Amino acid sequence: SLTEETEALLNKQIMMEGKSSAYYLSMASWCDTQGYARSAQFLYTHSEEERDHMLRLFNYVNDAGGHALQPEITGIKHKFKSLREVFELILKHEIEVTLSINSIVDHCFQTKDFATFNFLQWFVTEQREEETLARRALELFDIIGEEGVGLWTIDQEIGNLEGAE
Ligand code: OFO
Repeated sequence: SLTEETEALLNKQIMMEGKSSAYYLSMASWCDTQGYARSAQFLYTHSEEERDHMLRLFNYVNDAGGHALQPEITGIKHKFKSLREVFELILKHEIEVTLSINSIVDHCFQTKDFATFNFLQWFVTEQREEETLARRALELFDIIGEEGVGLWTIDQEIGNLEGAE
């Protein structure tokens, strides 16, 4: 079963995934208000996926004899400077999430909690995919350019990225 330290780390990760979900929901709403309909849809879906990540951890903690805690989520940003900023912030956030997952994986390895180590491999793969997706989205801004119908086209292409998830 889980040590107290591992349980605390997993609860911290639950909080991070919950925060990701709230953050992306807020970004989705902002995109909606700016007319970036495809990006909004992409982010609503992404927000739901983050909630699934949170629940995956939630169930694991309780199944392993711990106590999963519903996180308090505050301080979510509501306004953004541009569509590009939204995706820059997503990449930055996902890199932080990856570092957090990696440090828990490392802790599990050091403490020989191989069950949790194994459970976390799904997240290792997922994080690699999420970072790639955020980088792909950001590349669109450089490839297409934001002038004229550029932003409209970028929004369409972001909608098409979802298939790549
Ligand atoms: Fe949960 O993968 Fe993003 O944060």
